[in-house]
Amino acid sequence: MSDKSTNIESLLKEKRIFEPPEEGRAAAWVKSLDEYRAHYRRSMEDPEGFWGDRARELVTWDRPWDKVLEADFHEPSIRWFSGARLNVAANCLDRHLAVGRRNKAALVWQGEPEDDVRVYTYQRLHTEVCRFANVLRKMGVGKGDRVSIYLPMIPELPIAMLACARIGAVHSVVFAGFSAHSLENRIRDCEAKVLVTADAVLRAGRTIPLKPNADEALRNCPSVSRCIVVRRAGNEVAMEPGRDSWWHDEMAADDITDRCEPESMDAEDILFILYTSGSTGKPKGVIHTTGGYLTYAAHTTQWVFDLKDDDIFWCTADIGWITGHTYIVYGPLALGGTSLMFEGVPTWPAPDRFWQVVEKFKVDIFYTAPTVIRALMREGVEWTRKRDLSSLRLLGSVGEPINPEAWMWYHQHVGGGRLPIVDTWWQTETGGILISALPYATPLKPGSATLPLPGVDADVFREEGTPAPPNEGGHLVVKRPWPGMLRGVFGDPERFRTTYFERFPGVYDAGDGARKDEDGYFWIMGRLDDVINVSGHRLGTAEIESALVAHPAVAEAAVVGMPHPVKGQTIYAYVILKAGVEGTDELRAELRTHVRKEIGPIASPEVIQFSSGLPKTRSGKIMRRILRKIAAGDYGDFGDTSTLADPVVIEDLMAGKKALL
Ligand code: 6R9
Repeated sequence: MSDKSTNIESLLKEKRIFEPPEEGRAAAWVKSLDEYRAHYRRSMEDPEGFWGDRARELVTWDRPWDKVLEADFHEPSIRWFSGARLNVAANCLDRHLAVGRRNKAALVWQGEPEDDVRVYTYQRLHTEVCRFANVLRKMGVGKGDRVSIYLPMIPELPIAMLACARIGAVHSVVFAGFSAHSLENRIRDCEAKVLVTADAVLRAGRTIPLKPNADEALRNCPSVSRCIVVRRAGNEVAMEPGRDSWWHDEMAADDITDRCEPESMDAEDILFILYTSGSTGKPKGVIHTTGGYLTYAAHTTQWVFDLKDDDIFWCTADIGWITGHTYIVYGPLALGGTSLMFEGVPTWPAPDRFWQVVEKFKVDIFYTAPTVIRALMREGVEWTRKRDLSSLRLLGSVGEPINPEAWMWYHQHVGGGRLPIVDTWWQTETGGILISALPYATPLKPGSATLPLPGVDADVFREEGTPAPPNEGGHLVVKRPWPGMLRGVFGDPERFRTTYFERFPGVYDAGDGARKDEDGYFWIMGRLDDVINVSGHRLGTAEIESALVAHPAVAEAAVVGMPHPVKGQTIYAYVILKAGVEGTDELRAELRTHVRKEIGPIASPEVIQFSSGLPKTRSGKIMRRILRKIAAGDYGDFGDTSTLADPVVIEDLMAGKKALL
């Protein structure tokens, strides 16, 4: 039986309910299911009142709004807090200085080497951000200009983001695991003026040079005039005179002061762009704006993670993804919280590294991904037992559906059988969590993201655009705007409309499959489009296919997701070689290296099957459904194959797959 069917079976069988803990409930931001329901009801009956109140409670505005919400999902156009003005960095830093948090830890950074620890108080973080903002201003960066940031998980990354926010520049963070080619595409798309990068990434004891990728990318990026390089590893790097300079030199310059007036921004000015894979070959630059995003980040951090002043909050994501943007940087800092940032990986130098970090800093709230839990689960319980995890109060999960086995392990071995787990469903596009339990209010069903947050009008639609009855699978949609939602796709308004608002007019289509059970609980089934979720990271099949066909040996390629016990899904590529080329293991290795170079290591196919044809309809469309089944080793029922141009292809593909094993 494949892993997929095991998971689906156990999901369907899953009936256990875990009530919220009593301990912690009295002090919680939301204390009961009744309280949640009251908030929910109000948010639906009077959304502007509800969001106006939250925005006033959580954010400091330079000027109030004229109107809370003006939106039309048909056009689509979405405006929150029209006319209001604010600065995000001032909200994340300055205002906390005045209320007694000056000397509180804002950011606790644990580097990969055990002894590399830096603690930034709010005062110190403010100083660093102001100085770097001044560096950017000196280089001619101003309001609306784009700055690309290609950095590992070091404090300079959030400092650079907040510095952009301070002067009204738009940041575009590119995950440091992406290749030169991916970086180049992202810089070119947003026409960044400046790139911030580092000499190298430290990962699992190795030093992986990063600057050469930046150099390669910048060869074709005429918009970039300056490149600022952080020294992390101390390895030798080439510096291009006139273009490149060191972060530490720029920050130490005589004319760089600790003072930098924040730019007062319109609520709808762009805060950042973050690229994410879609179902075409080109990643989309998802646009988030200032007022709505910050309100939503603060709101969800407070309610979903029940963040209190004394907590240490550790979100293990990389800041190169939306989860790190919202729940390492903007949410916790907007609330004046303490955010832990970790440079390393879960299993190096040993599989207890995460638990060692929890023990060392007495982490209260821990937020990670199912793939991490499954990987650590395989290492055995001796690693969790070795460490004192008693500081933990609340656990979270994000990135993909969490299978009940992993949920139970997390609950038992990390949560000591007592802690609530918030399984949070959301996307790059949503800016923050949309469907999740509230830890002291919502009874949990392992494997379910539970209920929509207040203000979130989520539903499951049938193909024809009507609500699906309980327990029938369909399309996950959101029927009204929320403040944290994307405002567009950078440079491509048409793609914004067609991707999210076309299938169901007037409704946001998330691209995920889901069902709602008899209690209204959501069970997310995964992507319905051609996006693969590998270890919680989104990858477009079209992107990988175009990387493959760019190789001189390849005539055609089709890529699908295959179930994987740790990564959730992994990449399975069907490759048709050009005439006369032989499909050897060496060529497989070469193609993998090629994809790593084109996109990044996460996109490298786990399996490459050379084949002579693909299952195509008579109109030439590849039937991916069939390819997915063969990849999963599920040869039972291919469904309707009557439109196939050449049904024999299926036999060939099955034989080819068996020969691989
Ligand atoms: C935050 C983030 C978004 C896609 C999303 C869905 C999947 C995320 C999930 C989940 C089931 C959860 N996803 N959280 N599926 N349960 N709790 O991951 O953003 O990288 O844009 O990915 O991830 O398929 O559509 P992003």
